Amino acid sequence: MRKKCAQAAAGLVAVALVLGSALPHSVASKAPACGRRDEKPNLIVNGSFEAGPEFEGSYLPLDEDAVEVRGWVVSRGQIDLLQENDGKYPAAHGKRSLDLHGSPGFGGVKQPFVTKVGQKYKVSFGMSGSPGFGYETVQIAARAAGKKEVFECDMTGKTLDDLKWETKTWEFTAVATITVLEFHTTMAATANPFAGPLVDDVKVVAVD
Ligand SMILES: [Ca+2]
Repeated sequence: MRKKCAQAAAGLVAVALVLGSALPHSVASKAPACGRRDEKPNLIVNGSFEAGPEFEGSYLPLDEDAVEVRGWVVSRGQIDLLQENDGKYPAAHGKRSLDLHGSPGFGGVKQPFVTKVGQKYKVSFGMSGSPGFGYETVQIAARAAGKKEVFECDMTGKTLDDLKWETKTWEFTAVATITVLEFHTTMAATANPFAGPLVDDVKVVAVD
């Protein structure tokens, strides 16, 4: 296990070198938690978006290229970092999530991680949307390894205090030693730019 941990740590350093200053130093300097041998580690850092700036209220707008949410880069902007506030916007996991529409903006986030060429990986994440903006459905695209998959979430029955998070899954096969996973809105330009699809609890694990 020590060797595996050391390899994972080395991988993070490699990612940091690729990203340059885009990856916070604290991420590069810390090895991921190493669990039991039969547990598959989540390759994503801060997949629940809990580690980030403190703020008051329910949302914090973040522009393209922002790196305040540890491990992630805002790939398109703006987005809003959400936090549960007075019972509104409960997260899928923890207290925070992302609205891929900012204030305003049509946005996305990305994170690189170390992969093995030819290895299959399973992505899972929580998805919901912003109730009260007239949406029947919301859509998110996931991109990795040159592939793209669009996910849709039905807004029926979702309210600000009960977002009814849905778990979505996807698989891709790595084509490089570092893979970048991106989530971004695919809502039409006519959608409300202040509120869109929500994402939380992102995990990537290797598939046997
Ligand atoms: Ca969360």
